[in-house]
Amino acid sequence: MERTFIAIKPDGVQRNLVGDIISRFEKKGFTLVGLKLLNVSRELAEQHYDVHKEKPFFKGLVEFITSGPVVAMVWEGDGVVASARKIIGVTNPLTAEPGTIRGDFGISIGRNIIHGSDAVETAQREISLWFKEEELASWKSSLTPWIY
Ligand code: FUP
Repeated sequence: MERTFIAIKPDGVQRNLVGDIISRFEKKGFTLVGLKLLNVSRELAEQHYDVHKEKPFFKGLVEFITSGPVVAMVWEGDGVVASARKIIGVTNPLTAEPGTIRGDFGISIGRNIIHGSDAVETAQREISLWFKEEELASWKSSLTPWIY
């Protein structure tokens, strides 16, 4: 089953958006298989944003993601990587569609609330960077077997 890595950044946590954000993924029908609140080390932040290390915004990005607790999650389900990107909206919250997380809650590209893996391979890399295997739990609802 496909999995994606989602992180609610310090702005999303401090603005009390954690419940709303988790609710959107739950209501869509995806399954939560990993969840933790953590202070992100500089090392983890730099590894996570490795593809951006030459960009002018890299330093600010690392400073921001390490500035306060982050909620790291793994969600599972058919097509979850692409679907999560739609639920999140485009990178710049000002141009993100209303109805998306960034479109509903943000105005600044440097404070865009949430991260979601951009491809299945990226998701695998990010999940193994942020979670140990034993921190992930695969499960199915026994009450409603027709939902997955
Ligand atoms: P996304 O996949 O939508 O999170 O966006 P990117 O991977 O392109 O960018 C990662 C993060 O870098 C964004 F969440 C915000 C930040 N960023 C900037 O601050 N300025 C930019 O011009 C582009 C990205």
